[in-house]
Amino acid sequence: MEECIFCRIARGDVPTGIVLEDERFVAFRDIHPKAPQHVLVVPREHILSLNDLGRRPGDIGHLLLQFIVKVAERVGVEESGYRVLTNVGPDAGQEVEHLHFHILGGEDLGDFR
Ligand code: DGP
Repeated sequence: MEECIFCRIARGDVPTGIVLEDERFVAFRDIHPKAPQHVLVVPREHILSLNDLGRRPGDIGHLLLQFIVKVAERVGVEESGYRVLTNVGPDAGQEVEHLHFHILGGEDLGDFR
């Protein structure tokens, strides 16, 4: 079976526009940007979705939120505003089964559906 694409990106095996990284998380540019700034944040560990994350003990969730704010600062949207979303499962259209948060910004994003 082919290995998860986000695991490969997180390991540095696939050249990708890396925005920020630390020992636990990697942020890189979405291949199909839906806003002037569209960055994906993934854990290096293969976690399937928010369901999987939420069922784990420990502080990874808080560290993840702190990392997301650092990414917003890095791409310059922390004051202008940004949207963070994660798709979970088929009804949400989750394409890649490796937890990822979209960070969107750089323009008026309009209403949320
Ligand atoms: P989602 O529907 O939430 O699972 O979104 C998956 C996102 O991942 C989608 O916006 C496109 C992006 N994506 C998929 N494959 C790659 C890839 O190989 N490289 C990058 N940079 N982004 C990818």
